[in-house]
Amino acid sequence: MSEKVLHPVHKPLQGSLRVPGDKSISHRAIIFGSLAKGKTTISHFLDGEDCLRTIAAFQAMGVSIEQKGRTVTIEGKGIEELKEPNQPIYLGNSGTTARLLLGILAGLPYHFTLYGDDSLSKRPMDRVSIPLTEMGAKIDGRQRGKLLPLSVRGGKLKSIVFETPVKSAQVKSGVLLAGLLAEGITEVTERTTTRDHTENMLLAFGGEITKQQDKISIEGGQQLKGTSIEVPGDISSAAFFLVAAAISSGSDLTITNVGLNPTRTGIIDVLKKMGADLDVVWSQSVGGEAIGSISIKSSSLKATVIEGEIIPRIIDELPIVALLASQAEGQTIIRDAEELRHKETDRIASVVKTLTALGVEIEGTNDGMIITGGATLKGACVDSLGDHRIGMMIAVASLIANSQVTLQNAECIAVSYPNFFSDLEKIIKT
Ligand code: SPQ
Repeated sequence: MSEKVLHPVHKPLQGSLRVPGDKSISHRAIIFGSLAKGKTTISHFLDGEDCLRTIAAFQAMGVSIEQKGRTVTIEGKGIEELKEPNQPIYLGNSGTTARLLLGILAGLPYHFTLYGDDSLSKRPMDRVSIPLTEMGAKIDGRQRGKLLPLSVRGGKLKSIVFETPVKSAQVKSGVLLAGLLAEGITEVTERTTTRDHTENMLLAFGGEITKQQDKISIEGGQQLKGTSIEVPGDISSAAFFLVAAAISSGSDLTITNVGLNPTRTGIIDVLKKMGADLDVVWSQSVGGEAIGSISIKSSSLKATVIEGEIIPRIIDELPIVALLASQAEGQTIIRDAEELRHKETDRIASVVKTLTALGVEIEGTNDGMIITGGATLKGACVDSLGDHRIGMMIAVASLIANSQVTLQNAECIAVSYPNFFSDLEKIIKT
């Protein structure tokens, strides 16, 4: 367990920064590159621990993947050439690896065992294993197949018509990937739109997928072709610096080459609604993913209500938004975010616990939080609880605290942002 002593900075954040590649897109680039035939090259890949788990999973199935820092080369041979691994597959902390991989393993004529770390072993897998079982896979594990470790006996799948019971891109993607390996056309309906990187990337690899209103259809048996993918910067990582700049007076910061996929930009909408001085420039679209830059200056902020359709577009940013709200005027309410309880930690409980320790008046509700603004943050010894997004939130809070913050379990930040602290140092005005 690594402990980090964080001294208050009380300085503006300035300059420009390119954050590491998007985690969701990096995972999917490895997955589709491994299913496709031909060479795939990935640049600006996120070399965080979660995405390295996805690489290791496909290497265990015989795929040739070479990773040198942020560049990855895959020599894909197609789905038929994937092999049965001779060891259990370790998924670490990565929910995305678990749920998306399950979709593929379900359609392969082999046996697999999957396991993860303590946090992942508590997260529900039945949201994916139930529809996959309906398609023909045999999946079992603790609590009747709800929890890891899981054993998967894959094979011939039949298509299904499925409506996602939870607002989850991982559930949608797991079923769509199984649909790619199934016979016939699989239809997935989602009542609230979630991130659509799986759909975009399938098209980039030469596949076909259609969307009509909230129904997505995919035909099984498609052949995918290797391609080049440039991963945009991760807006979920950028969010920590955007909030840091918004609450550190005198700041003027630009995040360049960042992903601006509309299914992910809830943080921009909320910052604007709260009165942040923010400017977004859309520059291009690569592989169906919008990219651009976001500039932000510190300003006074006002409370808001965050609820409904925006929630999946901001779900991973809600911990840092809670900190933002503590520096606004008035009471901010977050609702409809019960999915927060199923992340690396129960993020309602862990945000309430850590921000309370730092001097914030905050209350957890069944599906969200109520945060009172105008807090003076105080020094404390606080634990990330092994959750990378909680760890980074604590680090941002320390910038404006009135005394030293000790962050316990700081190493988990490497799950999504290995160079977080050195990037933060680059933008603190000296
Ligand atoms: O991969 P993991 O551990 O689930 O990561 C998280 C995160 O904070 O980085 C969630 F804990 O992001 C998920 C996100 O919350 C990544 C993701 C994806 O790539 O499809 C989708 C979201 O999860 P879900 O359950 O809503 O589908």
